Amino acid sequence: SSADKGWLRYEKRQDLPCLSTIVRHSSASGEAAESAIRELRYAILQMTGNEPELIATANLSETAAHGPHIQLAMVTAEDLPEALQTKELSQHLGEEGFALRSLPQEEGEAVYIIGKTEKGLLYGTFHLLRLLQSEGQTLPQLDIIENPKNPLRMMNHWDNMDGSIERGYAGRSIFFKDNQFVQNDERIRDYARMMASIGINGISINNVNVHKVETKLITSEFLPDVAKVAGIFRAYGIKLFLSVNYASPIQLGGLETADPLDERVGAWWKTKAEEIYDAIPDFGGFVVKADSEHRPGPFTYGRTHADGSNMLAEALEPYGGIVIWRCFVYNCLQDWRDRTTDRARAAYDHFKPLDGQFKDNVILQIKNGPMDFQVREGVSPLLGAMPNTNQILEFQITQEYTGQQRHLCYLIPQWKEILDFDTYAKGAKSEIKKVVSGELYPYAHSGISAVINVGDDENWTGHTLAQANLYGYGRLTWNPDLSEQQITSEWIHQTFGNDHDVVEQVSSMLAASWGIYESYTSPLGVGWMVNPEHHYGPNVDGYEYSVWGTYHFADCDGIGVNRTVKDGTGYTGQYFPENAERYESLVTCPDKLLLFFHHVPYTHKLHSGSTVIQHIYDTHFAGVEGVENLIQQWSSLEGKIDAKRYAGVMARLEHQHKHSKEWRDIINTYFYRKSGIADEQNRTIY
Ligand code: BDP
Repeated sequence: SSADKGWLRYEKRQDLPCLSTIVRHSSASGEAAESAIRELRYAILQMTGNEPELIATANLSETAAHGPHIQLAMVTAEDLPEALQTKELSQHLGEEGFALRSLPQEEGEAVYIIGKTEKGLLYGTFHLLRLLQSEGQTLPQLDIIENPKNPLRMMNHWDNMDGSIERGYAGRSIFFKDNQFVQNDERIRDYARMMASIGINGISINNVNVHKVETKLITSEFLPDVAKVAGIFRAYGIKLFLSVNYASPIQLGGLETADPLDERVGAWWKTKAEEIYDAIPDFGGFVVKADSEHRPGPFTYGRTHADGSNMLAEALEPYGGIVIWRCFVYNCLQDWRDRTTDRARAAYDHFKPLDGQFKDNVILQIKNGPMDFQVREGVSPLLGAMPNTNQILEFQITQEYTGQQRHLCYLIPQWKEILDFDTYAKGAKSEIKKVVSGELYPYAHSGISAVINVGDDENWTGHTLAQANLYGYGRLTWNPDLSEQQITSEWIHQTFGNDHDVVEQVSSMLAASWGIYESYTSPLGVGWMVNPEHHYGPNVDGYEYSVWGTYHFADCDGIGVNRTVKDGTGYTGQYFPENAERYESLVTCPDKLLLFFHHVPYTHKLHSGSTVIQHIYDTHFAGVEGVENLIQQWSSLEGKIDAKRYAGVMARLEHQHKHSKEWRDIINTYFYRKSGIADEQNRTIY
């Protein structure tokens, strides 16, 4: 199976009990329950060398299993042992939740996997398997109830039907090739298993930039193929979504308009929805990028984003479908001579005034930062600012601006910082994680979404260690309160086994990697010093004089974007007062975001005690040393990790080392020449 190139390896374990039997109660039925059992049998066979016997029963109390065994049942089963027929259990178990309980029985220890729905059984199964692979967990004494914190836990593919992937760094699409669907279902099934194992319940399979051929995904030409993939996903509790072209009524329907208020347009989408749901009764809905980077949208007709999304939502409503409407809307044709229109302001300026105007089955999808997935930027002030409009957060797992899966950059620490960010929307403790989980405001739909980093590379993600971002993302969407250490350790145990040194070294490498990457790339939160278009490698002025609105304003005196209310773009004013004040003032603005919010002289003193210019030099030298440490740590594991994965990661680390020096030298030289200020330590700057 190709999933054993990820974390579903199920390596042989000496210390596992025999687990000779799986008892399946008749309540545990349906496709997802079927998948759970298939996974259990396969995993136990892999780990112990014995395939467990499967006993189906309509009466648990009459079933004799010998030795330690596993039982699957719904919480509603009347013949559950008394200890499991508790109010607590049935009350606390949500639609997707599970309970794992071990009970000593005459015939041997039994582990019960209990769900309210078959999806719960699936998640419970994967959780049990995760525990069995963790250190020191033989057949643990289990008493666990878990429910996902986020209702929607999504993956967005940016796959094109020609097989290419926009911002993809791990090979070609696993869904499409030569403008057709691929024939290899096996890989898609393995992919669905991996996604279910981390709790993902929605996946959009095509790029948000919907070109001509993908526009046809919602036509009879491709719907049977889409339905087939949806079927594979369904067995793993995942709903399929499609990105749609806002101008479909024109391109497919022969209308001369896509005006959301034109009756013919609404009627066209209604008929289309009927056709889609005919083919896929549990179709998730549409992801829409409209009026953004030259994509069509309601602005063309002088309509608002509420008009545009509500019209689509109306078409999907009878079937329970939703519209995920992206807020990545900004003017990408700015006049660079007039830099007062700050791109960071755009999403808030466009969407905040529309709060309350969206239908219940519309969700606004908001990128974590106001710019575009930089190594570091402020948190989007739109998150939490719309009490009456559903919101879903968008992360980027694919490492567009964070080293393109050639550099190591573990993003869990970044995402945790964002999820824990206090918006103060309803006073203290209004963190982003509570906004998107639906805890802060009573949203009908909400959750977390991310642009995925997989392709058809054997190891799925190009850089083997980039799998940790994929794994960790899923775990965080299930429970944003999981600690970084917990997530890292789970992933390493499943992926590389239980060797103490491996766990220690890989954890430490991952933990340090975002900081290392940040230190040799663009400084103090300013962002964007990358080569235009492909966004790989250093280019300080690459975007500085372009129309995209991404600037650093470096000159001989200083650097940074003045986003203050006082005399800048006014962006800081979009935050709730506590954050607005903190960012507005040089006294309280954190160093890490200094240049994102302020324009300062190179001699400006940071809280750290260093000056801006000295900080740039120091961090750029330190960053390269950080990469050297990574290499040393990894090489200490030679022989403890199979040769293929060892060599694969080493090759990437070596590239990263070389490339980090290029970053260091270009950035340092640029600022040395601009500022004319020498490095205090007289290191070599060209
Ligand atoms: C940017 C990417 C671009 C995407 C766009 C988006 O560079 O390829 O199409 O975001 O999110 O990060 O729509």
